[in-house]
Amino acid sequence: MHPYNILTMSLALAGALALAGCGSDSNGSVDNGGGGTTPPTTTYTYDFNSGTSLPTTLTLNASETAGLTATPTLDATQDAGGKGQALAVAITAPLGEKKLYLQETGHTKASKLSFQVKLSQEAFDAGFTGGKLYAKTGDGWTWSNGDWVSINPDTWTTVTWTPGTDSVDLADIKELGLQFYAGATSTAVSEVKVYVDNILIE
Ligand SMILES: [Ca+2]
Repeated sequence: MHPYNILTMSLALAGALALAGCGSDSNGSVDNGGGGTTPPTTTYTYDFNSGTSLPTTLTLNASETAGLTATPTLDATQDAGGKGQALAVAITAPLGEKKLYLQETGHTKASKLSFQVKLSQEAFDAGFTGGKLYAKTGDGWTWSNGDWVSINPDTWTTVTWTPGTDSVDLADIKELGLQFYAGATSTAVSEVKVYVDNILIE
């Protein structure tokens, strides 16, 4: 064999050994070089990625606004995580102030709430501008709420609340949820969409 070929083979073998000796450990996981690990994937209370209808522990309440109707569907064209489904709510209502509540009744205790919310351009243009999280607690169903969060159209916005910071009775929650709001100058709407995804109740 020509000396040049022997040298090439030796270099190739050394390279293969070097590759085998770094970059992976005995269980096959990849060392990212920084000593860190990939953070665990969040398991949401509701991600709406399976099923075809609203879970039984969630309901829509439009009773505070005369003439407002809200129809829920699970929409495969929308997802806060990029691939899946989101809850879509089609709202029809006359002009004037509008309040719509997405109510959750599956938890009696909660220390942190997080909802991802998106307004369609049509809903935003009509006067829906944001929302807030709330809870009703104790025998008197006492109302408490987090800060108002403005939501831009066509952008997923995370709305969070830590009820304990507002002295809410965290041990006796009757209902919690998200309030969508449009003010007194908001226009009449027909089937405008708002979206909710990745609800986390901890
Ligand atoms: Ca989803």
